[in-house]
Amino acid sequence: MTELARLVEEAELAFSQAADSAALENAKALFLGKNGALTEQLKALGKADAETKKTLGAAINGVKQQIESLLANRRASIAESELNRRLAAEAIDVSQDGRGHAVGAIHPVIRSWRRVEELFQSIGFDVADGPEIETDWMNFTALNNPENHPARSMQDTFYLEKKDETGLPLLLRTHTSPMQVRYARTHKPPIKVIAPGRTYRVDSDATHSPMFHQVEGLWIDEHISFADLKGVYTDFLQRFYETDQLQVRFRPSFFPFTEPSAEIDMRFESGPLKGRWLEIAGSGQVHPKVVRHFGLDPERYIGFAFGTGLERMTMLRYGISDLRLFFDNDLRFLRQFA
Ligand code: 2U9
Repeated sequence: MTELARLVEEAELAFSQAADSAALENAKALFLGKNGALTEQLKALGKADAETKKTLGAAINGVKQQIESLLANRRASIAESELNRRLAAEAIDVSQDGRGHAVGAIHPVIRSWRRVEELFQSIGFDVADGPEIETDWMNFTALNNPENHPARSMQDTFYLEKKDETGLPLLLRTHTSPMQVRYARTHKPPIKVIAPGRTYRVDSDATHSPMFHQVEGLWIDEHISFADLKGVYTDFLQRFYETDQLQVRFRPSFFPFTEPSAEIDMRFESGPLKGRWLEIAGSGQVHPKVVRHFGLDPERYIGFAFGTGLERMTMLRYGISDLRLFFDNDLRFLRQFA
């Protein structure tokens, strides 16, 4: 076999042993590269006589073409197997079952929130919504909180650096009452509204969270009495806890925004909490000064207000013992309400 014919065989072997395109390009250099075997042959041709140049030159060119065609074939087959390898590695089985949709659920406190709204709407109460960042006037002054009241201190209330137009710092509302002040100042009596929402206080333990939910109610008209409050609230509690076997009592108390004021206690006649008086809300006749802040004449308009914590309402409904469970985001707890 001539040297040239051997070169073709060597190239064929080297190309077939190249496993990928990088190895193939290295193998190509051995034959067709600047210092490759074929190039060396062409260089040697320069010294040959005219006749040899003609025949050998044609032979070298023939071999070069053969090697180039071997190279092109091998390139194509490597490209094909590389593509097949990628397709296999990135294969998607479109016939495979989906992972399924995880169905979300309503948080137990929000479930209570919606339930309270439905129950009060069914007896003609409107639902008010308003800002969580409030002015000192809306959150405290309008509600007859004295200038030096401890609730106004930095220890109890989250203040913002930003100030309102009177120069007092804005704050995170400590109750939903300012929403009712806003509502009462923009609506004509009869005013019949509940204000559910997030509220904030500097407080954190098993029964207090820095963010908690309140629902407050307000009914202002010309002849509203404590009897109306007792009727509305007893009916609400019995419907919320789904039992007629629930007693309600009022205990004298004090709040700056109501006078007289009362704590509302309830007692179940059956179930795990049977027979114990449980504090559930605060209430009272709206203070004349607060009625005046609505822009109304307290000699003509009178009414009641109540307020309760949605977390507490929910804990008593489901028998939950620690408030922090609501905020831990532990699915083992939350799934029970899904
Ligand atoms: C206006 C006027 C009066 C709402 C009221 C209470 C009594 C009360 C607490 C219960 C537990 C808040 O969630 S809690 O910490 N609330 O005791 N709230 S009367 O009185 C109002 C509200 C708005 C304009």
